[in-house]
Amino acid sequence: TERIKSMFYHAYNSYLDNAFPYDELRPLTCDGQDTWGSFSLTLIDALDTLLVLGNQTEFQRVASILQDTVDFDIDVNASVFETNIRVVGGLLSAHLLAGRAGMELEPGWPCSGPLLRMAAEAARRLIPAFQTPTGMPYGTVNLLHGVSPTETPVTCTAGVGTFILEFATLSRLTGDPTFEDVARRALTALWKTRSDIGLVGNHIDVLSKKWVAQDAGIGAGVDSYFEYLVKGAILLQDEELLNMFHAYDAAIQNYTRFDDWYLWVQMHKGTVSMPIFQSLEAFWPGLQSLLGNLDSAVRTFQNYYSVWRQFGGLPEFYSIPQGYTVDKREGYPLRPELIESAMYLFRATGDHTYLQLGLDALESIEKVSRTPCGYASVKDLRDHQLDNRMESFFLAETIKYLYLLFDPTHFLHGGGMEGDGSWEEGGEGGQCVLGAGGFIFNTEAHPLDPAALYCCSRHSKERQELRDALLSLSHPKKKAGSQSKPADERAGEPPQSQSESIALKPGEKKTLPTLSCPVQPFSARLSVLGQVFSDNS
Ligand code: DMJ
Repeated sequence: TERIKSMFYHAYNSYLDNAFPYDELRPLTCDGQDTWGSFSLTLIDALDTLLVLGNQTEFQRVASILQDTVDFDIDVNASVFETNIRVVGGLLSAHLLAGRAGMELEPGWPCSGPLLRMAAEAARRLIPAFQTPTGMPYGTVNLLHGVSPTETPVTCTAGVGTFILEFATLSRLTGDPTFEDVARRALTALWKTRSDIGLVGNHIDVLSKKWVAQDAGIGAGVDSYFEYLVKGAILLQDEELLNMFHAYDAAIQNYTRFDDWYLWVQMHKGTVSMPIFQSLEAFWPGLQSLLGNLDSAVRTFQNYYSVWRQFGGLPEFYSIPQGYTVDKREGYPLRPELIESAMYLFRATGDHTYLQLGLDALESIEKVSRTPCGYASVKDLRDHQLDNRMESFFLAETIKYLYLLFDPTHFLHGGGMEGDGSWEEGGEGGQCVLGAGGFIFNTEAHPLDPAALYCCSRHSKERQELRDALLSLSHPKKKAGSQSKPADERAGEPPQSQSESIALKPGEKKTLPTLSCPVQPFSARLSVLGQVFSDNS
């Protein structure tokens, strides 16, 4: 783990010295550039990794720099997907980890706080993208002006279905249902577009619901849609999402799986369109192990690891029949997916093969990618040419998963293995017991705490019940929460919707009821090796 820490700081310090406040470090020219927006993306994405590595003081320093400097009120066309997973996800995790990081917490945390408000602000700027007839979002939005009238309506599948983790977290922490509602509407619309044989394609027109690219597979353009159905089911204890995944999985296993590889097929006919493996697909064994499908996960991982050994990294595309890279897709931009799967599989099996992959990854990244001021993407794994880019996911994901692979008792693994002082309490009067059910990583490796969601929405519900009870006492004949009164008469009454009940406005003092959250039963329900809904609840 010490070597991994020193890799992190080599890249991180170099970003701060040479690239901040730009989004990314350029590791060959030792300067910075904006890539996905203009929000110091690498710093937001790397923030929770600082705490993962145990650096509370730097976490605190950076959290306050970001609060002072990052502005989302900017005339920038941003990817709705990337802004969500990296910026909203990064800020949400930082908010949820702020207690462990020793930050001063405002009353009401984790149901309120400055980083949560920043995450909500970033997400609010994405909402105009969802205002389509189908509810499926555009891929790009201008953070200041909304969707450009000339914007293409074609969005990739992952760009439609990768919001529920962050948006439901926002809704359940703040009490504003808007975020979760738009994410669910997009998921429902996407689900209805699947083909007769149960598959989805790669790109869809969000206005007409026509599939524009009809390749079905588990990699680029689709990957995190499936990931979010599974992780959304776990985080939200939502069986409907899990059922959707199982239906897709049946079709995926039937039509795309050959010898534990996953190919690309035509979504209506099931005929093979591309017999290739993509490096983005390497998250799949990890997802399978989360569902308890260990045998299959292990075999698929072995296939992918053999490709890693052949090239010292995973090429973006690998032709399965030819056993070689695909033209123009020979690069390895320091992606995390195989390491992520190794982390889950090591935890599930204890097999040292997965630590060996970790060591291989560490050695080859050091050997091939290290430059005097960072780590560079590999342009071509055949001759080790480099690109002048270090994507923010290198510090957010690749390093984090590598570290967690070699630290099996880390608090982020949950399971009560971390020893003393493992649980912290939050909320006024200590009503939330956090970290009790492990963490769910978003697709950018930002951990989310199911217990916080549960606790904040429970507070919200309990306060609503209390209000309803008080209301019915003071107006015994009127039904509490009734909408029958004219709006002007309702003014001044306590808020009636969940959305008004939790979100604190800056400076507002929060009063909580004397009700408390019990310790979460999530650990019993969460699946590492078994069923997600084991207790039928
Ligand atoms: C990351 O931004 C996320 O993991 C995303 O789901 C896929 N692409 C990169 C990492 O490869």
